[in-house]
Amino acid sequence: MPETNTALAQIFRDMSAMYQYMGGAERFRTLAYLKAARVIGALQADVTTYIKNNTLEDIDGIGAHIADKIKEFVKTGKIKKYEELKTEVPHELLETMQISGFGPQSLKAIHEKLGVNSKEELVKALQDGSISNIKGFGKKKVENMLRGLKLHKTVEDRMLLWQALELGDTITRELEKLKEIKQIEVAGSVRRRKETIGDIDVLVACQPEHRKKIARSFVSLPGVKEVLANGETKASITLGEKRRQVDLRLIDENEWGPALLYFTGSKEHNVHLRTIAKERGLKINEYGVFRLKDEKRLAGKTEEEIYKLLGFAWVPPEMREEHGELELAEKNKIPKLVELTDMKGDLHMHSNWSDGMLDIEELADFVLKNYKYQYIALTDHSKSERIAHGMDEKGFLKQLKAIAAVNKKPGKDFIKAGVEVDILNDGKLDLNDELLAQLDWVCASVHSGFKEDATGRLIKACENPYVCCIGHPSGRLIGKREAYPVDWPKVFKAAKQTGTAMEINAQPERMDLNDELAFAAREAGVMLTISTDSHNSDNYQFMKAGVYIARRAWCTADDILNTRSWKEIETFINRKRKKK
Ligand code: DGT
Ligand code: CA
Ligand code: CA
Ligand code: ZN
Repeated sequence: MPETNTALAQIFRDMSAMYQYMGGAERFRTLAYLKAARVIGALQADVTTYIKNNTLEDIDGIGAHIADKIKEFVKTGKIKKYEELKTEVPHELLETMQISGFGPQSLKAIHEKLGVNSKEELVKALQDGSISNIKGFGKKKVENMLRGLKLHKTVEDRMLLWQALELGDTITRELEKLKEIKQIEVAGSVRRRKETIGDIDVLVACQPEHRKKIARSFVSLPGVKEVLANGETKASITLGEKRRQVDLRLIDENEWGPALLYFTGSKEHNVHLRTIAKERGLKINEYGVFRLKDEKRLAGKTEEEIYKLLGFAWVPPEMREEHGELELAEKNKIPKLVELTDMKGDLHMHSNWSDGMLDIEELADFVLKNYKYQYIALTDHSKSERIAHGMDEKGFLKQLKAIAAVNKKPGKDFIKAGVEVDILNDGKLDLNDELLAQLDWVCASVHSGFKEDATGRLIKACENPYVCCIGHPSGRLIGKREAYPVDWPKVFKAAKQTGTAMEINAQPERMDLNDELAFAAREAGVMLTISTDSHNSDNYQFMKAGVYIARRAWCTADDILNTRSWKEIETFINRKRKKK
């Protein structure tokens, strides 16, 4: 992304937060600046190009007022209003506004009554109890804030998988330029595709005399903040503002297999492997497999060979969590896990008819150009989602026609008319059945009442004959919002009985269903989908992350509905509609 765009997007996001803090009358500006931040963040070309061509205001979401701010920034490197706001609002406190339980009104009270100006001071006030002196900050509220803070800590201490994958790729691409490196791979929890990552473990094979040079390059990568270790076989750094840790292991080429196995983990999987090795008169460590009686090193250059030496089939990294995978490997019953190339379409995305960035045709063109999908389902929001510009029945009827028009154009007949319809508090849906019956794909999601038990609502939604799928079923946002309470066995039973699919939502913060719930859903015989919930063009790549969750849930292509042709999906839908 062009640098000016990134800087502007950040400023507009800050301004939006400041207006949100000011509250009340500034609601319009809060939304306008948030939208502008998203629009600019998604632009491919530098904003200066638009200024030159005089097309800034042609961009949806950029009005005259915001266009002036952009021009001011490009010309002077500053936005005066932004600098002014920073003196009026405790802006260092505002990063906490995204934490669950830290609303603008609470922050304002805390700032005004206790003079708290930063996150650190706020945490202190929470922990030493002085916050309880403010009117309205009862025991329950304070507990709620402490819970939110704890949740937030999970993403402070650990990265989201998506961030770790990007960081790992950047490091690998940079180091790969060194011709002394024979093999390189990211191991550890990244290779197992866990949803959050503590540190990144990079494995490099090279000749011993080249280790020093490679380690030197590693500790001087761009963005290095600290060098924690720089030895013969291991170097360790922290990177970037958040000081994310990266470990590098330098090994001999002939130790690649055992080292990769060892440093991929999980620790529990490795411990189990070692125990079994011992029972078979063998010893396994990061250097190889050895015969116990004479320490003779046995063959075992690759992971496959090592598993085979111990009497197992190779175990995909995503399964190495000691959940019974070795028992399957012993019987040669490891399932053929679903792969990205199995995916035939994406069933959850938003256009600019609700809160997405692209219009229907732009979105279709983008997907056609970059993905080999046979179909996509457009699933804009329903009317209860006011902030997301959700539509009523009339709106969707109009959109049906717009979709049909794009589908008529040569090569573009692959857009299915869908909806992400809100499941209301009583479990009823936000649109009438008459409308839903006319759509190709109905995804139903909960977007409200996150503290109450949602079992009843989810079951009721499953019982609607037109609901094909439940979207982001647990409602959690990693580090921001806990899942609402749900009796999952009951819900999965209802999904199975009614023939309703459950989504694996691949948005990096959602990952919902997560691996454990997807595992349980599959075991309960529930059909799953993997979708990106895309709001702009760079979201479609999240499909990969969704596939990783499915693999951690031991899913094969058969377990995932959108590995099938649209005809087969129709059969799935019609079976349920006919049951009625
Ligand atoms: P993380 O970083 O917390 O997300 O999780 P991992 O699994 O990447 O853990 P990490 O970075 O501490 O270690 C990387 C791998 O190295 C781990 O998955 C397995 C292996 N490993 C580390 N310590 C031990 C150990 O004490 N015993 C065994 N068997 N393996 C270990
Ligand atoms: Ca790690
Ligand atoms: Ca590590
Ligand atoms: Zn949603």
